[in-house]
Amino acid sequence: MRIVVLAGGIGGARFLAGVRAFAAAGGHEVTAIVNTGDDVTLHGVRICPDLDSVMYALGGGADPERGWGRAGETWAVRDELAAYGAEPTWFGLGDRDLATHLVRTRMLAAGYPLSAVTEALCARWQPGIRLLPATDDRMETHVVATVDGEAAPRALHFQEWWVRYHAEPPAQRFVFVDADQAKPAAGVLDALAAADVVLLAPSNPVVSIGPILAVPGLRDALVAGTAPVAGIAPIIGGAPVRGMADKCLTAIGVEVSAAGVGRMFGAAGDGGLLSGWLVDPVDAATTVPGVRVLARPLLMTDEAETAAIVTDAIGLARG
Ligand code: GDP
Ligand code: FO1
Ligand code: CA
Repeated sequence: MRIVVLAGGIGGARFLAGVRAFAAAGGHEVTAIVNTGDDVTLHGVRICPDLDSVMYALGGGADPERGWGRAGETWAVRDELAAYGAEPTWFGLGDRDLATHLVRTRMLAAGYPLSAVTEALCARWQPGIRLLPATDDRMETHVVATVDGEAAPRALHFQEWWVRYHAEPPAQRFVFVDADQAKPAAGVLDALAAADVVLLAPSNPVVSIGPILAVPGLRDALVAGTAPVAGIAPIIGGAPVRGMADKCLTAIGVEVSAAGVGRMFGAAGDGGLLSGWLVDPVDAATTVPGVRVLARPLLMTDEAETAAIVTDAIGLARG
């Protein structure tokens, strides 16, 4: 079976570890299409947080507490940059992590697309699945918000809103800058066309899955494709398991609930994406019109439990 997963960073990485375990047991092939809306250029280097979170986690190099960046990290470069007053000082690039950005930036400058750069980085990390950026084109999530008592709202990069301001200034809207000119990355449409099943990881639906679906042609390929889609709710009991997805959902007027997110993705028979939607037992009353809803525990406590979630998701998708 060919399994395609749409994923963000930390939640995406945990889920993909379970998908990889499921696939290994059954001889299946996995492709992850990863969000690039978080990507940013700082201190002259190109940073792809979600791709790196997934690559490091699946490659055994991630910091397990933070979820992003490298295990055993040191911060000499960050501290030296701060000593020069080199902005931004609110975003910390670790010394080990920096090597990844240097290699990536050099390859991009030499003309390699991000998909080829990612493949080259993965030659070291051996994540055991195929990692594809959603797009090879530059497309960045910005947030319209009023910050620090400023008189009027303005657009700031997602990282500044998320990391510097902890998603506290209420977002008025999210803008996927240059999404209209982006194309699915090399391999993305082929992977979707060949898929037997597509899974939406329990990633942030607004700023991790949202930008992937905003790449022109990608959502259409899912809607028009033959592979059934199942999603895993990132919201349990009306709150995100981790992170600030509630603030993102509120900003776009979607109820912070498993039902709200399921309805946002919509039913496959009705112009939406989903054939199946997994919710936690605390949300067992959830209904999404036109979608098969299954309640089962959704905490990704370890790889085996996550693989069991994947088994149920694929079973539900395929009916
Ligand atoms: P990010 O890109 O690093 O912010 O990570 P993702 O977007 O991939 O995933 C973040 C989302 O994962 C959050 O909204 C969490 O609610 C969700 N999440 C984290 N752990 C779990 C879990 O164990 N179960 C479920 N269902 N969702 C989770
Ligand atoms: N998150 C933070 O909260 N503070 C940081 O200084 C920070 C640095 C950083 C560097 C590289 C990287 O790949 C990720 C980094 N993150 C940091 C995490 C990341 O920016 C966000 O959690 C995600 O983009 C949200 O998905
Ligand atoms: Ca993300």
